[in-house]
Amino acid sequence: MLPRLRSGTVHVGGVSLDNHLILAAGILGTTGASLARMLENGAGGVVTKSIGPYPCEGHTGPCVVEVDGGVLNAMGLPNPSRDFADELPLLEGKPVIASIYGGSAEEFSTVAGWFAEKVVAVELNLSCPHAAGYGASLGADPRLVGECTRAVSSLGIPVWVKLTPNVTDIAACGLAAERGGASAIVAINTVKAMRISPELRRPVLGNRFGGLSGKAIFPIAVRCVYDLYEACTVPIIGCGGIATARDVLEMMMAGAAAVEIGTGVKDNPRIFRDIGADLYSADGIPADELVGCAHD
Ligand code: RRO
Repeated sequence: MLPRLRSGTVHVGGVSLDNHLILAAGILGTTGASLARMLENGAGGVVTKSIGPYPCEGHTGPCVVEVDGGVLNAMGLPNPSRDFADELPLLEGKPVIASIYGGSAEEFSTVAGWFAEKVVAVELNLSCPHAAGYGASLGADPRLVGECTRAVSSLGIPVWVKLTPNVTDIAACGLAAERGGASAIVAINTVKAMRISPELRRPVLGNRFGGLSGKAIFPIAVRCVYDLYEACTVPIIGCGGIATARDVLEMMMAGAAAVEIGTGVKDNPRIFRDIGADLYSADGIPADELVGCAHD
């Protein structure tokens, strides 16, 4: 029989959450109203769509395509930049984490400064697989991961660093984030991927390649969390293909102290309530007893 967890406030990465289940960046994260709705529907915390130093319209479509076991996207970081702050008053006092991106440590610091007082933490997007000069372009290099993390953590706010699986040594990136002052590491962002239409004889996505999310990447995410837990001491937040309470427990056993859920919301908007109902019980065990237990 699978264990049940004790319910109650969760402290992770410098933040207090209502439970272990967090809305991942990019899903329903562009308006304050949609983020508030996810909190009302059982999310323990929510991460915004990634916000950058300049407004961006995103890549030319098609930007999203369903594939076996998941979703392939190349949205291209669409966001209103600093104007996103207008969405936040609705969420005052709520566990909201701002996902931010920049092309340098200085840009990360500037964008973090806009939101520092308005959110409980920032999550550095060092991992989007299809954004030239942003995301994984920086996040695949541990030196730049360290620089960007240090620039933001020096502002004195909790910093979560979201890593890319598209590297040979994710632990090196995790250690760089930790040395830069990260409060938590989030693993993983989407896996670089593409599909080609045999009828059209051309790539399906407007950007040609993009990032794969959903159930298909769950084993990759588990392996990345496992590798990070072996190397790092800061809490790890597991992300990638989680759709059931069983997936949450597996992620925790690999080393995750909490999880983020993104693509699962598309198939089931009630996913936070449904997983919570299966995961928690009044006589459940503390999550600490499970986190990393697969390493023993
Ligand atoms: O906007 C996107 O295309 C996007 C982002 Br910012 C990200 O971090 N990961 C992803 O798969 N898509």
